[in-house]
Amino acid sequence: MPGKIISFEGIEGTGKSTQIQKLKAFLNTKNIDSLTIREPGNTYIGEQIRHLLQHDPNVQNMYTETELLLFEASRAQLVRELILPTIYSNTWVICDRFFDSSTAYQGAARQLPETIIHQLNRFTVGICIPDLTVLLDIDVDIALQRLQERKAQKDRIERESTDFFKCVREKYLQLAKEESRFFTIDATLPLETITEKICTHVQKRFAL
Ligand code: Z5A
Repeated sequence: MPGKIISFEGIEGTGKSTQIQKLKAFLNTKNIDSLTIREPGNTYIGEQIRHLLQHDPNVQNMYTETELLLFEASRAQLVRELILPTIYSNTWVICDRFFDSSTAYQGAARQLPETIIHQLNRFTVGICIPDLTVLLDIDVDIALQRLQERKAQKDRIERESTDFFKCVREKYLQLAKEESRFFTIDATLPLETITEKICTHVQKRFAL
């Protein structure tokens, strides 16, 4: 594909959004145009789904199956409406979360069958598999502390238990061991060090 796809994964508060902006600026210095997107969201349909999934106060009892299908629906729209046209116009796409989030959150933490999630992920993304996935790994207590300091109000998923986020983290680490597209970084390092490691890796990986 003409443009590359780079996804960022990790539990909440690992610094994904911060590092994505830094990577975009780095790519810019190499004359590479990039589009940053977040999941769920970015399209009209995706943002409506994001509201339902995270913030709508009228959502009292969302079943785990419903949650999974809403994340996948948002992703299906995003891939077709934005990601595919972008990479075919020779622009890179940097994703703040992608289908590995469903494997970790709905699969490992919510305990939905992995085979179903795998099939749904493949169905929604098609050929859009990331060329690189940056996993920002952090101890759950440190991440939750960062979240505490930053946010007065937690959304529906942020209100889950420490054990829930531990499951998510373990699944990410397992995926990173199994799949060569992953690059894992200790997210407790200073922000600038993390940026440097990511940019050096991207430079080498894509021979920039
Ligand atoms: N979800 C799901 O369940 N299934 C799915 O398929 C998908 C998603 C796609 C989306 O959350 C939620 O949906 C998420 C998973 C679920 N729920 N949870 N939990 P979101 O989009 O609202 O937010 P997020 O993606 O989880 O992350 P975030 O809150 O935006 O955090 P972040 O982007 O990783 O971190 P940040 O905003 O860049 O930094 C956080 C703070 O840490 C900030 O104050 C920084 O200044 C600070 N920071 C950053 N780096 C450092 C370092 N290195 N040292 C110290 N402090 C730092």
